[in-house]
Amino acid sequence: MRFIDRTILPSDITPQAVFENRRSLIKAAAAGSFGRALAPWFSREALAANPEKLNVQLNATYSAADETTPYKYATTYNNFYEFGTDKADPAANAHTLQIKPWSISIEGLVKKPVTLDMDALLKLAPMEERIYRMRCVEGWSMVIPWDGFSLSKLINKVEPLGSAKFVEFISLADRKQMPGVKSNIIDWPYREGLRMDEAMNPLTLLTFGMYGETLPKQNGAPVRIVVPWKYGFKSAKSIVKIRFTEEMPKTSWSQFDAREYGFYSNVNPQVDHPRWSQASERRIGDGKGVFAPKIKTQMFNGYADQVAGMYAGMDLKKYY
Ligand SMILES: Nc1nc2c(c(=O)[nH]1)N[C@H]1C(S)=C(S)[C@@H](COP(=O)(O)O)O[C@H]1N2
Ligand SMILES: [Mo]
Repeated sequence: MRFIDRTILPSDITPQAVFENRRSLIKAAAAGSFGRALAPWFSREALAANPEKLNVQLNATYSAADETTPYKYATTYNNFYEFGTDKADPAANAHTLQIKPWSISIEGLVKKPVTLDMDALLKLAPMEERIYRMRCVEGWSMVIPWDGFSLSKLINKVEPLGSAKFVEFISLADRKQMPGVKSNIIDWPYREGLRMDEAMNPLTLLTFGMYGETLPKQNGAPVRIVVPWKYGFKSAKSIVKIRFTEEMPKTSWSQFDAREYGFYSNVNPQVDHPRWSQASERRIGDGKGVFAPKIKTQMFNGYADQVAGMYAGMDLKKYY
């Protein structure tokens, strides 16, 4: 047995076609349409994993005109190394993540350090939907409707001290729930960070859902960060801690290889990764896989109007 607390997978006891249809099955079950004939794998835990509908309205100001990536791809082609390094691993393995109860502890250089549970977090501001382009450092991209609100709403509540220059985001790292944490590919817990002005930029989204529903576990349930003008790895999933610091935080990826993964990691077609070009990208989900035509990557992933000012005068080749 590979994992502790492994729950029974629907694939263990149901035909493949049913497994593939699990999402709609779970929904039907939650809606009560199965009556008393629930399959044995509809444990409380399975139902807790069921995406719940969110009450969100599209915010047109922050919405890409690009065609939205089908839900199927956004939820089965993932990077979430805590659940394995293969793109299919998170969707297959993340069911062991316990998302209820959940809280984020807010620490460091703030006037009001506090631990906020999900109810308290959700009360901070009304949720809205924003369609963001997401660009992975590996050269693929997606267009995802995220549901949440600007991280600034939370930051304002805790009143950072004048000495706070950076914000660090720390993901859960629990070997019992996350099989990938047993490997030492990166230094756990997964840690990311932003400069204070980046964290306060209205684009930076404290994210609770996608496609109008709560986040699937493989996408970082129950709460994550989304920073659309930076490479995807800056958007830390399943966060449990936010820390305000004076020094630039040491992030997991820059510790893994500082030359390949800088702190800023702004999407920049003119600054190549040491091992590959960043000039173009492939949109996931058009059915053509690696044969999909490449499209040009845009400076700041197309968000230059909103973010370029924060980097005025900075050498972006040096501060990559
Ligand atoms: N905790 C944690 N957060 C993470 C990662 C990870 O491995 N662990 N992968 C990052 C990378 S490389 C990408 S591209 C995005 C992918 O987010 P998505 O699967 O929701 O599209 O999550 C980021 N956040
Ligand atoms: Mo990524």
